[in-house]
Amino acid sequence: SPRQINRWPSNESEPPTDSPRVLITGGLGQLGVGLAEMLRKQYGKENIILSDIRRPPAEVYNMGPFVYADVLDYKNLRELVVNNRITWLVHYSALLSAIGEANVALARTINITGLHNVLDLALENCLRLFVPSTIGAFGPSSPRDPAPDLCIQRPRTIYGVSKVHAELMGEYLHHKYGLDFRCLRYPGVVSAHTKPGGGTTDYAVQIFHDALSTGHHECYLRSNTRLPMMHISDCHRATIEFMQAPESQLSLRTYNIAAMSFTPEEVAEEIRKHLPHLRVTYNPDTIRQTIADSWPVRFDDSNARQDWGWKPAYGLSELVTDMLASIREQRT
Ligand code: AKB
Repeated sequence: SPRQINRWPSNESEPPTDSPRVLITGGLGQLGVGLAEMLRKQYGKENIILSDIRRPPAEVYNMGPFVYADVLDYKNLRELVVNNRITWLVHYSALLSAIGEANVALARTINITGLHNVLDLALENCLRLFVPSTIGAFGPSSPRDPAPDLCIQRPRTIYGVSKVHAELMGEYLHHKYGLDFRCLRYPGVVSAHTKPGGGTTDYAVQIFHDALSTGHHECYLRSNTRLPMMHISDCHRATIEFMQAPESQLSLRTYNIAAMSFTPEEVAEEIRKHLPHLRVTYNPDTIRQTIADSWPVRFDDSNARQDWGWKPAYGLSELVTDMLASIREQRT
């Protein structure tokens, strides 16, 4: 059972949302630094604390508070939450799909034991807790085109299993103890400044770097493998808007969010409008191709649109234009 459960005082209907103090775990992955940057613009630099078990590059230290946090060390997490008066927790610490299959025991520990720690911590300290889920929470028996919010979920990766577990645990604790649990199922996220690590959708970032460096990308998926994808700034905006949404607007605690779906062939064709000489060869690897074939090709995000107003800003052509411009700028 949870370590300790504290309910938010009944004379206050919700924790204050106008001035949150936010802790982000796994902050040095693909998403943490950008989310912290966007949150800091709204809520002030000192109120957003980024954390990880790795030492960050100097520019991350200069951007705002950074602390060491190990999601497997409950005492360390509790100390951070208490000492820093944290009210929102964004739990980004996880091993992704492909790397999880190569390290099942580690993925189980980080993605499941780590999650249990943050759930307990959130209950004990009345935190609003955000845990990302993913297209990877679906499997071959799920409806794939489109996948709705509520349907059969029998993923075949440890990553997917851990994310379904997170969705169910969070929702259970919400219904039983009132935990303010919020979860978005992210598509593959495409970003210029940060690289994903160990995912099945990583090619959709690498292809831009290859297009601008060697002009050749070798893709580990088949040319016609369609997956849901999203520009990183849409992903950050969705996360923040969802965290800010009043409880009364949420008919679910776990929502799909979508922006676009494309195949390697289609994104390559769009890049060729800017770089006509891009050459792509296909050399599917069994693990990642099998994973991709079991995931939805499209997400139905109509509930997110209806309940809290989700709307993406980037389609495929905007994403390609922005990625090429941002990577070019980085290279100069
Ligand atoms: C992965 O490919 O594992 C992730 C995801 C879709 O959750 N990017």
